[in-house]
Amino acid sequence: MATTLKQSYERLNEQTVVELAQKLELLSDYQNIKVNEIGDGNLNLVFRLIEEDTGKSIIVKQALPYAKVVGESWPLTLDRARIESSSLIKSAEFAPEHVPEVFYTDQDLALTVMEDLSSHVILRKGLIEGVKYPHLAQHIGTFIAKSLFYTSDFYLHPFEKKELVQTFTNPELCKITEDLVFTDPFYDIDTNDFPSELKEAVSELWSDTLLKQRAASLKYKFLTRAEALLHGDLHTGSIFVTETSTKLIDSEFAYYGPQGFDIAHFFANIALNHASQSFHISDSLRREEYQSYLLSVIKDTWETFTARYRELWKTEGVESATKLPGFEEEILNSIFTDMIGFAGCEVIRRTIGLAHVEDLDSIEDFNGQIELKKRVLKLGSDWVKNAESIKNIDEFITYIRSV
Ligand code: SR1
Ligand code: MG
Repeated sequence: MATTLKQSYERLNEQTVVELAQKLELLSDYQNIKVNEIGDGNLNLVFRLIEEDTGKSIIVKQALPYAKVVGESWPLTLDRARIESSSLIKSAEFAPEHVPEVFYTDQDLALTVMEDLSSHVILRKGLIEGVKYPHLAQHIGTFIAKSLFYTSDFYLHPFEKKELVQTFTNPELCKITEDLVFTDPFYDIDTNDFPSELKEAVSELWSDTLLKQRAASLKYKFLTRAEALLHGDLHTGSIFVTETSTKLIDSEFAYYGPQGFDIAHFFANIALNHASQSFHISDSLRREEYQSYLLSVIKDTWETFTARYRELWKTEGVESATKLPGFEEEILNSIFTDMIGFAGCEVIRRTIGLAHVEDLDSIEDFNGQIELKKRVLKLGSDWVKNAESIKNIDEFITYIRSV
């Protein structure tokens, strides 16, 4: 890692980002660097610097003091840059193959310099185009098993675990999730975003007391259960892929939370893509085949996750309770049930909340999009309300197939 460079916060531009790389000696030919601001997310600036002659490149990601998606009227902590780089560095301890390498971090400038993954594509884009990734399920299942287990009380000394809980205390970003995922979509609140054609379906959600109670209970778990270090925003836009490689990025929402949360967000976003394919792939045989692939990703991810988690529990569990018969089963069952409820909240909020998904919103047939969104809302609502009665991953998948 390069030497420290202290200066107070200022927003980088295409010139200052090259000066920064030069001071840090991260590239070699500073006269011939191409710079592009490529950030297409909701919150940050992302610069790609490429040396034209050698093709050598790096990414400089800088947090802005507000949420880019809304503008300066929504101030947002710069500390999220520290959270993101710390989480990438932590993940690299047990799964370096699944995160970009961090070359430099600066908390004052709220930036992280990291490996350029331009050989990869954002998973969401690939899925919308109907591309299959043969190793995706195995990679995500393994990553989640390792990151949950190795940051939990089952593996860490309680002092070390509590120190990590402090390091990853992330109140402002958690508040975004508390509001946008667990609260706002269930009430008539300004941040929600849906066309008038969905108003009747949305009003039904807002008047569903059981649904609101279950969502409140899931929010309470999110608020209080410091079980393991989470990515915190593991939708398909936070995953970079090639045919053989899977990298998790954008972990600024990382914090200690309930173990079922990340896998739920991954599954919910795969389910949304599955639903959208009736419009993206017109050939029915190809569509069915691709949708079966998506369902197999869910099944294989869950099976890989549970197998890897059980293995770690058996071979590396240090907490005495890991030796108790039946306790591992209890933990995995509760991860499963929580996962279903969290996935339900995610599909609802991606349909009517502030932050949507391209999978659904890019559907050109407007009436078709509305009818599909109604079915997706029903799916989310069923998952939130029936989480306890869904017994295994095949039953969970049956719900996705029915949309
Ligand atoms: C203002 S942030 C909106 C959403 O974008 C992030 O990726 C998170 O999913 C957040 O909820
Ligand atoms: Mg993000």
